[in-house]
Amino acid sequence: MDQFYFKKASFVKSVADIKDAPLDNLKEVLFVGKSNVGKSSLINALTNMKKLAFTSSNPGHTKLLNYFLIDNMFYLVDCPGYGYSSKRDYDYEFYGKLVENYFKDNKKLSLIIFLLDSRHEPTNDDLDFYQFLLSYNYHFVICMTKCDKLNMSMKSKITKNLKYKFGDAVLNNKIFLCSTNDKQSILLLKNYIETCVKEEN
Ligand SMILES: Nc1nc2c(ncn2[C@@H]2O[C@H](COP(=O)(O)OP(=O)(O)OP(=O)(O)O)[C@@H](O)[C@H]2O)c(=O)[nH]1
Ligand SMILES: [Mg+2]
Repeated sequence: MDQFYFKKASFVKSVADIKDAPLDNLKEVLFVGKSNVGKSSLINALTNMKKLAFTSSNPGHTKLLNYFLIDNMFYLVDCPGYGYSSKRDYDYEFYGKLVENYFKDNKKLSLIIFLLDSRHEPTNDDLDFYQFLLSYNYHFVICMTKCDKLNMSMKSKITKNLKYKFGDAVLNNKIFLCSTNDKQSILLLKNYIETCVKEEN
């Protein structure tokens, strides 16, 4: 049963600026996507820990870059979400700077998991973020989240819809259909992450 998840996981630190990131040279896997898409939940699913990363049904929960050490080998990095429209406590400028600085010449960044909510059409923010990703040369994959909420017919249209919205080039990226309660989908993503990180070491 353990093969389904990363064996060992621990929270290391939260940072508001990349200059405070861990100083070692371990590789990093970044989870990005709009608020509430399921980034923190996916990290918990991959580690089989319910409360490693804090989750919430309210968007805008994760506010800083959170580093989780996996199997003493690499980090999963949980990013705050974009596209959270409550003006009260969402700081666009802060988010923009945090992410841009993270992406700038990041030698440790091994893989980006770009999450999209499978239940909804991609938002303009999703499309903008995809363009932002393309403007860099980092390796990224797409992870459709909350697939447990889809029926078979909706599932079968995912690739076609992605192609329609993001353009043909999106199919150059690997696409994962995930649900936190579907162990097989978590295993596929876990194995992929492991392979990428090991290849780079
Ligand atoms: N049905 C279903 N719900 C999910 C799944 N993954 C996450 N959720 C729910 O989606 C909500 C948001 O999850 P989070 O993991 O906190 O989302 P996040 O992307 O980290 O959000 P922010 O930190 O606010 O950017 C929570 O209520 C989760 O329980 C899934 O696979 N299936
Ligand atoms: Mg979160």
